[in-house]
Amino acid sequence: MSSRKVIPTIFLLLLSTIGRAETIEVTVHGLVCGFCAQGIEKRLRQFPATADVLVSLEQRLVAVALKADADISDASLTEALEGAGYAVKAIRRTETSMAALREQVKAGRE
Ligand SMILES: [Cu+2]
Repeated sequence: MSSRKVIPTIFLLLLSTIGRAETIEVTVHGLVCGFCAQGIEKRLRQFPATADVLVSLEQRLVAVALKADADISDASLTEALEGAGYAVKAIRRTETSMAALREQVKAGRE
């Protein structure tokens, strides 16, 4: 590819990612108790890009809110979770706030 094409492409990629705080929602199997939840939360908080972590055993959901302009790759997340003995079934990147997710988790329990 010529540099004339590469530069605008990179520019567009940058534009599409700058200034957005994302939430990564991961469906994880193998979570059984509060210790699992605590261990996962501790592990994921070690990523510098992590702003917040939510773990729901009932919904097999692990959500990570990212700091602005920061990211954790799917590969790194998968490695952290599978390295701890859990199976990653799906990873979704959304703009759902952690507050909204906490509400959803609460509603799912009722
Ligand atoms: Cu456990």
